[in-house]
Amino acid sequence: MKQKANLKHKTREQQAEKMSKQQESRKQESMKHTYRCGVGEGNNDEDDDRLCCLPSCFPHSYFYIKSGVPWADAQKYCRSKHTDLATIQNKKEVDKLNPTLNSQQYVWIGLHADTEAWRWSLENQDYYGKGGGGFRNWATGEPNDGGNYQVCVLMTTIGEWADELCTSKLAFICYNGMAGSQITSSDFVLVKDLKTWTEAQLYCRDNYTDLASVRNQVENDEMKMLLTQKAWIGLYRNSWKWSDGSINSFSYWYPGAPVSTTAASCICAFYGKWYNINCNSHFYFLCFEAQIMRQVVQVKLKKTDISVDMEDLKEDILQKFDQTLKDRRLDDYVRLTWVKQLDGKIFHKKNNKKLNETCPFT
Ligand SMILES: [Ca+2]
Repeated sequence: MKQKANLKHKTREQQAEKMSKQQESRKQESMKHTYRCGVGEGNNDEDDDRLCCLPSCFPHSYFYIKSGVPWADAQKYCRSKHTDLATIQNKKEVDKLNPTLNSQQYVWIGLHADTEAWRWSLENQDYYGKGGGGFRNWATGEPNDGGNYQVCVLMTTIGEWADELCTSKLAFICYNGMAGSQITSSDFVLVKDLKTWTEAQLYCRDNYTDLASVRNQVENDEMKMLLTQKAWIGLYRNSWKWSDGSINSFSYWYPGAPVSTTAASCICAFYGKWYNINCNSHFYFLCFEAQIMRQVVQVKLKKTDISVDMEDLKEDILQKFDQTLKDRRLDDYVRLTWVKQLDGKIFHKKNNKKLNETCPFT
């Protein structure tokens, strides 16, 4: 069975051509000092996923670029010369990078605010029904975070929405009904006390149901009628994403970060730990390359029905392995295929020779 890292947006041929160009340009590039580290030579670390031969073992090569630029320019550079701005996916990678990052106050990495990931404070999905949580009524030009970390949403007196710093003090609209019940206009309550979005959420949850969600134009109009000043509604976002599209839950925030009080939607390593900073700041940055790696793994399968021909089940078995990867959100990184032996068959009856079990799928 072969496994290889799947680099997003690139075919294998494009990647091979790119890597050859990269090697040449690396030699010629004088503006940067490069710092390389392979991750995963060991695999005895407790931080490792039990799927030892999966992405946590794939080497990432990091390139430390000593040129002070805004986050978006750093991203552009890394995408043109390497794979992307650095994705850091576990403590082992942090430790490998520390000798470089600890000595620098600010270094851009690939993490930044996910400006699309809006969600409602009231989370009960039954309340929204099909598509009901997706209604938006943004004012022209909004949401316009623009590096300002505006992650809470207000409604203006004409019923249009805008993202805003959550620490602004505004009136707010609470919802006073039950999820799934028939809405009446009296279910929306305007509270004119000025509060931050978080204070407003707490107040609504203590005294009513939650901050108000807006599921359609009718509800939007009902709330608009209540307003004589702009007011918080229940929409917000609080998630971050990696520039290369990686999905992993690892984080290594500086104490107190991410801070929501300043203009700060991009992440730098601040003495090695992560901190959110205004995207327009000029810092050195860290690129990375995810290397393609192939690994052949023998697996031992037990037949419970001797009449079954294993060759007939090869696709089904592969699907099960693929599902395991999907369940662990690793399917973006790994492709599985069977390896045929010289006789053209995949499966062979076990002989007494001990299997070299390099990757326990348990
Ligand atoms: Ca805004």
